[in-house]
Amino acid sequence: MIIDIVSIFPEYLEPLSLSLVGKAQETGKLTVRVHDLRDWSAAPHHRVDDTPYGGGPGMVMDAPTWGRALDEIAQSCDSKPLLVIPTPSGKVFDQPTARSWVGNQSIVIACARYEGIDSRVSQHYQTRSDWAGVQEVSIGNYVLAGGEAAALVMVETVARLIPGVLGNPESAPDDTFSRADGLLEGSVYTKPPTWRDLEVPPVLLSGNHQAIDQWRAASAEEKTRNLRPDLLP
Ligand code: JDK
Repeated sequence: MIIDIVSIFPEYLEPLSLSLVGKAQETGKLTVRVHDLRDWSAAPHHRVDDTPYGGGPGMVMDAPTWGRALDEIAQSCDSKPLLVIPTPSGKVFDQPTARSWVGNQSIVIACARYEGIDSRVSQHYQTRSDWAGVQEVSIGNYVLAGGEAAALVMVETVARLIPGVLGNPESAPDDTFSRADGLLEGSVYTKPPTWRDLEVPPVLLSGNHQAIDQWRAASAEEKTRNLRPDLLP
């Protein structure tokens, strides 16, 4: 899988060489290429923004710059890329969205700043037969200063779903938001058995696996009721 990321702050994406995503890259299961949008600016001082038509505060990233960048990047892709545009007004990114992207050989993430990108960019690439479509996505109901932090979240979510990226292939499907019952994962514990007067629930040390499974089901239900009652059936 190849993910191209375009940003005016390419250094923001440096953490993608660390940890799980970095390892996925080292093992050749994922390639992340980061591009500086300013390389495609035709304006003095490498400007990529302009004032909004109709007035209003802030600046808008211009379509010609994005068009040149995205056209050139698409030409370097082996298959039709999916264009992902992080935006506070997009469809909320979730685990099913991440799963639906894992099949894609090429994903291009367009990280905006200022007040976003001229809307014609999304419109244009939606109609282009050499692209696999456009998805405008939000990572949650809050406003970031740009798309980079959202890109980090989405790349890490997708990377751990690529076959062979997680050490334990059983870890992925059992996670919170991937449980068959849709509940939160219950509480977890490790050694030592007592820490600052707090005991691990004795059933977990009992060796009784039927009792352990029952305790975990009750723990998952209680946690879901307290923190995410919206997930209960
Ligand atoms: C990409 C720029 C900042 C600030 C306009 C929006 C209602 C009008 C964009 N989940 C999530 N949150 N935030 C993002 C995200 C923010 C971005 C960009 C993604 C590019 N920004 C920004 C303000 C507005 N404002 C709220 C009033 C738009 C993704």
